[in-house]
Amino acid sequence: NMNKINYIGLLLLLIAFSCANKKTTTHEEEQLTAKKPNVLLIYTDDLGYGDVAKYGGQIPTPNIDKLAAEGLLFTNAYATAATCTPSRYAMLTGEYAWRAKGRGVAPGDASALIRPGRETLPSVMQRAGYRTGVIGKWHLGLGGDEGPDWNGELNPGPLEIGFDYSFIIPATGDRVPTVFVEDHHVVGLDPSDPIEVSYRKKVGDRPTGKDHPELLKMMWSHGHNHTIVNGVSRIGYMAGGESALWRDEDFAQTFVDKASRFITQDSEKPFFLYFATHDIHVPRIAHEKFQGVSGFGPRGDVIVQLDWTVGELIKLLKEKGLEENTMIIFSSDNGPVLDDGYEDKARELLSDHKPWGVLRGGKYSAFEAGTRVPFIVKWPAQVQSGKTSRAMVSQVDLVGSFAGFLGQEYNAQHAVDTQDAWAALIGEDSEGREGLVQEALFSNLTYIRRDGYKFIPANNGPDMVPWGPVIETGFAEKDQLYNVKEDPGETEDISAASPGIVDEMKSALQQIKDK
Ligand code: NG6
Ligand code: CA
Repeated sequence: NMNKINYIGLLLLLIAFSCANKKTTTHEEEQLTAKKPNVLLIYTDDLGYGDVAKYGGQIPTPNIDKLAAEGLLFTNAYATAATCTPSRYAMLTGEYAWRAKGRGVAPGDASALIRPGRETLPSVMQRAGYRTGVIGKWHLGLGGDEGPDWNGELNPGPLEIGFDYSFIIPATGDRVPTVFVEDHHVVGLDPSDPIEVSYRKKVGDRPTGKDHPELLKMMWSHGHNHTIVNGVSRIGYMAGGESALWRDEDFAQTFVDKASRFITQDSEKPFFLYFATHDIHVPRIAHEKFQGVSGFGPRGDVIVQLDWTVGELIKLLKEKGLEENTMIIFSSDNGPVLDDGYEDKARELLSDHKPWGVLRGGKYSAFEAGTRVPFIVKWPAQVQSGKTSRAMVSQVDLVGSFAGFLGQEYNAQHAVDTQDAWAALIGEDSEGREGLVQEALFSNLTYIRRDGYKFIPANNGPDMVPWGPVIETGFAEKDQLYNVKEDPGETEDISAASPGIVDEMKSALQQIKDK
């Protein structure tokens, strides 16, 4: 009898438990879904540490400033490279780009650099139940080993590595082909007027900037003197595709419109949108409504346009009631440059605006301004507003951080350099990373530690970027050591006084390289 009662009791207990368990699971699931924020990653191009008013800039950027005022502003956040392609590669894969050759600034006819099967940030988000999109500048190649087929299917591309939707500038605004690609195809292409692209020889009969400067609305200064499209000569030659050609003036509005359609799409799922602006890369051709408004010339005008873009995106979220639970991350792929190939008076019209802020160097450079970039996180539901964080964060950590937060496994064999920096991203860890590697021009690597020590290994590179832009490379024939915490402008090389630290840094860098 006793046994029977026990047995029934146990059974009841089991039933009660399993019901309770079931209920808890569903409830937790619901809670997690409810908590999962939308993620809008606004990735700007060539925007310097000092280009945003909140970081000391003189050009008005009220919308970006508001983002910072309502979010968390980082003062020690880094892109992994001082140029575009490697920074983007690392951010999307969680692996430093320099681990393999061929991931420098990609030509406009490059094959896809991130191949299907690779671990990526959008794949992590997809697995966590997000719908994912990329809008804006890509610059990571398209197509297989034979390169992109502009007149056919552009595959592999973003859709093969975790994005559900893509609307992109294939490479950069200054490279051919000057057309948009949506999902697998060039937008608006007339099959009877196929596109031909060459980076070696002239194709077709469009005039070039070299032979016909009188046709240009913006003169080239170095490179950029090949095929003319929309009054601007580009890097590379292009024939055909007349009906698909873009108008540079319309980039910002076009991307905002595409983002609006993506964000407002009817869906149960939260979204992850990688919104990569063309601004403020060259050619700096703002929409007519922004031309001349900044008083700082075309470079200032595209900063104003960028700020407008940020304002439009926020307005959109607000209108849809999504502002509270959308995490916006705002950053840049590399530091600032003035003359990057067109005569747009960027230097002459600077006045007291300092694109590099308190830092030394700029785009391409091993000095801080090459890779230390604006970085703002706003997420009203979770992140305290109006704070500044000195935590050292790197864009390579987005993969590990989102995987961690969303409870997703990721392929750590692929994403070897990423770490879970979630606590730092939401303002709960004020220290951040132990150290990180930065890639400058010619794949030269530097190492920076969170206590502020920065090591630039000896190399025989030139002192100055060897083509047009007047930027110090940061290279020297002997090892350099700076303390960027105390000396953010890298004015004093302290390597001679601290040989022990130089050794530590050297071996830390070597260890990461050997990983
Ligand atoms: C350089 C271009 C520069 C810019 C850069 C890539 C010349 C002389 N200069 O080679 O204008 O396009 O590549 O910039 O061609 S990035 O931000 O996409 O890395
Ligand atoms: Ca860039």
